[in-house]
Amino acid sequence: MAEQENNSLTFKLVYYGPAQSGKTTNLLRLHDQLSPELKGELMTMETKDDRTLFFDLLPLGFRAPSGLLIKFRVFTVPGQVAHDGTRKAVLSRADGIVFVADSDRAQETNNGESFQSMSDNCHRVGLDFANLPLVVQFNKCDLPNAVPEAEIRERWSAAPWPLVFAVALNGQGVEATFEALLRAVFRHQAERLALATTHGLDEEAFVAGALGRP
Ligand SMILES: Nc1nc2c(ncn2[C@@H]2O[C@H](COP(=O)(O)OP(=O)(O)OP(=O)(O)O)[C@@H](O)[C@H]2O)c(=O)[nH]1
Ligand SMILES: [Mg+2]
Repeated sequence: MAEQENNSLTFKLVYYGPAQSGKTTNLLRLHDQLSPELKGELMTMETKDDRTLFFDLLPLGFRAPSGLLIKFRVFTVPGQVAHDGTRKAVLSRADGIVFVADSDRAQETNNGESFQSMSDNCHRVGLDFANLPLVVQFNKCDLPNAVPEAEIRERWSAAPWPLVFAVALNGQGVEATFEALLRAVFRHQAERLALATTHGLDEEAFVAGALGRP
């Protein structure tokens, strides 16, 4: 649940997924594409050969009409199997998750294992996975052997989460994914936090503020 202190509210958002599916690339593009009131540098913590060893963090924020400062801390986990302890630590207290799957047909098993580990780790850190805001992004749609969108949609038709198809490498689908997550997070917590009633923030204003849209 969003952390509240003084006159600010912080949402923790996490990009999870198998190794090299494009989580860090999503954050790099978000950093380029978004222009909210507050935008920090993208911190990439410890990398080796471009692979995340610890996590990446992008801080974003804006002020609500009431004066409340709304902050986002957007993290990626390291996808390599060895770093499960770090993934758990990064997931802890998350308000929402983007699962970044790799559309490459050869990555189907890795996607499945990573999705399972995400749900297991959520339970381990005390997150209610069934009710947690989640968006599933199929990245790398540009690959010649990518599983076609129609096939993925059919396979996921019973799942309750929004699906977004992306080519993070060129920015396609990156903002749409983040927007879908913001909407899910807003719907999940707005009432409890009195965002509309006390702070003058409806869903559209929340999304516009976070993305930096006029
Ligand atoms: N073809 C293609 N390559 C991509 C795309 N997005 C990312 N990549 C490439 O995939 C590789 C891995 O991307 P990263 O963003 O570092 O992946 P990651 O999920 O952060 O990887 P870990 O930190 O190891 O978990 C890089 O070479 C990216 O340039 C995409 O949409 N299409
Ligand atoms: Mg990474």
